[in-house]
Amino acid sequence: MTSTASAADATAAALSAGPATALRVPARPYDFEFDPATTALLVIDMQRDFLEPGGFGESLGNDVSRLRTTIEPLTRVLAATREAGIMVVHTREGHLPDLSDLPPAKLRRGQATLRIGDPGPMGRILIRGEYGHGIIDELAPLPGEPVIDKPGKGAFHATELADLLAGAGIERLVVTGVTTEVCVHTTVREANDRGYDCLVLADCVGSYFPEFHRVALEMVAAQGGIFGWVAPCADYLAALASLGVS
Ligand code: C5J
Repeated sequence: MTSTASAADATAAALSAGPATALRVPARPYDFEFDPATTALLVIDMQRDFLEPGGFGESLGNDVSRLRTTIEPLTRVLAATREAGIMVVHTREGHLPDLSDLPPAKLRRGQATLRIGDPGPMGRILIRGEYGHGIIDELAPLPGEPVIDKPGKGAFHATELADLLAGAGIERLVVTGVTTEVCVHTTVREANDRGYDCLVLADCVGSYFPEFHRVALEMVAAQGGIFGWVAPCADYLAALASLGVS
């Protein structure tokens, strides 16, 4: 076989390769296939600081109640994902108490009423270990589920996430959390550039701005899935149901 022929064969094989044990989710722009053994659920920044009054989100002038519609569907997704034995990874945005991992530009940004590190009703704003930095009770990580602490918007920047996923043989990500156009979008873009196929569950991601949410999801699936796939959680749950998961 010539080297040109073998390169063409390898490309054809890569293009046709799907997951070994494929489940199929109807999605935009086309069906998303995944093998539970090589897929992880990412739950991004479902923290009190973003979802409850008195935290970082509200200090920037946002209506935090807008994000709370994600809690009920995400609770069901989390339960079914755990039952299916799929890896679950949580993230939290926040900073060290001495602010040594906080770029001055991020501190200055936004002219917030309370800035990162200031004392607020739920402890120091967006600081690791404070009550407001914690994940909301409804979605509390189970013992053994990794929780990635990230100083930036993307979950890969300055974290151990890439090594964790590589070590677990993960190839595809189901992405949930807040906010759609900021930390979810940044993470999906980072993951896409690292070779992960990402399915974003539209009703399990949320934004303070309905229009940003809508357009951010459009952007993921546009141009043949330039960043990934988008589907409602019901279709992901239906795929898991084929495994006998309730
Ligand atoms: C923001 C996030 N919006 N988790 N963080 O600052 O999306």
